[in-house]
Amino acid sequence: MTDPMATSRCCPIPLGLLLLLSSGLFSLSSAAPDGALITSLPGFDGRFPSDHYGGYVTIDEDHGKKLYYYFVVSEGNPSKDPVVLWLNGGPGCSSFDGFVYEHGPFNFESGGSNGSLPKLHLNLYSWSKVSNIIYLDSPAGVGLSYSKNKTDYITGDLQTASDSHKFLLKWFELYPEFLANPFYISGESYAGVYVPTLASEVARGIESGAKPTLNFKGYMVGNGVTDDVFDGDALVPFAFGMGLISSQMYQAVKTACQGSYWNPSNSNCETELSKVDKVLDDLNIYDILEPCYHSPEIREVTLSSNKLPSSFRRLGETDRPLPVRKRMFGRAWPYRAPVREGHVPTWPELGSSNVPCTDDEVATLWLNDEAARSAIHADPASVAGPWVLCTSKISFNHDSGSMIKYHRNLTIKGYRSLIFSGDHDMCVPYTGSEAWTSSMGYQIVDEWRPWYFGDQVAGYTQGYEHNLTFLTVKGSGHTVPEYKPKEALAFYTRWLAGSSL
Ligand SMILES: *[C@@H]1O[C@H](CO)[C@@H](O)[C@H](O)[C@H]1NC(C)=O
Ligand SMILES: *[C@@H]1O[C@H](CO)[C@@H](O)[C@H](O)[C@H]1NC(C)=O
Ligand SMILES: *[C@@H]1O[C@H](CO)[C@@H](O)[C@H](O)[C@H]1NC(C)=O
Ligand SMILES: CC(=O)N[C@H]1CO[C@H](CO)[C@@H](O)[C@@H]1O
Repeated sequence: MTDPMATSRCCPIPLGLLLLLSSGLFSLSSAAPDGALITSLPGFDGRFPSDHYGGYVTIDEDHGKKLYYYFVVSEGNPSKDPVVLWLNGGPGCSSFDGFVYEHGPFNFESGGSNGSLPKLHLNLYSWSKVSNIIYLDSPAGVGLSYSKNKTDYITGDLQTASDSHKFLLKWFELYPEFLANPFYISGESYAGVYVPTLASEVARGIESGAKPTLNFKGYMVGNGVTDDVFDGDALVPFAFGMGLISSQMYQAVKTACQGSYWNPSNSNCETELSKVDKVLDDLNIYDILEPCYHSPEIREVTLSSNKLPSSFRRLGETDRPLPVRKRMFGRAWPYRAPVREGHVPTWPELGSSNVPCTDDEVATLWLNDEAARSAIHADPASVAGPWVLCTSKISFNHDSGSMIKYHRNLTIKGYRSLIFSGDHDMCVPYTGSEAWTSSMGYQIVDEWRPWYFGDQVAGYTQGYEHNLTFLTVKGSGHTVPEYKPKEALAFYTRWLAGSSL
């Protein structure tokens, strides 16, 4: 129940030590790639609390296939703290979503309605407080990553995992100082597929003697896509548990579908499911507690924030000093359409040219500014293309099936895993993650109980043997660190340290 923030508030730190901690004395040695150090950022006037690096790793010379990373050195103890890779999902979404809106080192304050660049302020709840963190844009074609050979934009789970593994081996060659640190892989949403498939490549690499040898310890998945059946069956019990459908509707749909909703096999079940869809239709799918805006109002929402309804302006307000992001109307992921084997529509293919429900204004302005791109050692738009939050440039095939067999292999091999879930997300509801973790059949070693932030219940957790932990975050939507930054840093810190949640 310790508050990671409390320690720094309550314990006076001797001035000398403070200087040592904050002066970036942990500089990378000669091996750090030339020109990767980020020395200033447009919109940020302060002093970097730790070193930042950015650049490309070429994973296929012939094709000119290059993956972009932004690396934030830990503000704690860089030589001991874990190295964590962060991946956003989509497929097709940039990991700058995590950097800008979730747990990156800065809060981005909008420059206002006239299109000026955002101002950057330090984020007190950055995951770089306790870890060295790599934000990777993957696969090629996503975010700032690209390939000169466009055939690379036809890809899938297995190719992506193999490319990201190649990236990691080369990255650790560039930053050998970090090879001995414990290494973890993390991500959210469709990264529920990226994380276990990459973890499995890494584990096999270690077994087959791939060099350098990564000190891989485990992985973390937030509101992650996992399995057709478990994810597809999750919505109905979620809607009932949250009070969104009546007991009668629940009984009717349960009887008609015989408790199996993911692939309705009779018309009666179809009919009952449509009734459920209908009553959920106007909710915000990413967080059922947040308001939601519908046509025609949605078209009136312009960049000028003072034209927005006041309830909309409060959307996305969190404990971070700045509201991080506003999400507009709810319907993005079709209900009861869990990710199936085969072609996965990218976000833009599902709706408009932008990701529905998502205001990505500050990230879009900043990452398309040539001075900002140059500062973070990204190629200009003329070479790498414009930055978009989620691209439709790639054609993506879900070719790895259910993730459960991956989780089983990885946990049996001794890798630790944390499966966390914002419990008010209806996009990948916690009911699915709770059900599949429980279905592994592992013995419960820490029975369902609240976990705390300060003296408040922050959610619930259940621990299993083989170091598999399931955890909910109370009142959080789809992107947990965005909605609950303090609580997210707390469980992240505790889990990485191996202490009790
Ligand atoms: C945009 O607005 C900001 C603050 O409202 C102001 O400081 C800045 O000068 C304006 N920029 C332009 C280009 O008008
Ligand atoms: C792109 O890659 C494909 C597959 O490796 C290859 O057949 C093709 O020749 C390449 N195209 C170019 C322009 O290099
Ligand atoms: C799991 O491990 C078994 C036995 O080593 C192996 O045959 C299988 O391919 C693995 N599956 C995955 C998805 O890694
Ligand atoms: C670090 C950690 O929690 N290790 C545990 C992993 O799981 C095994 C078996 O369930 C335990 O013996 C370890 O203590």
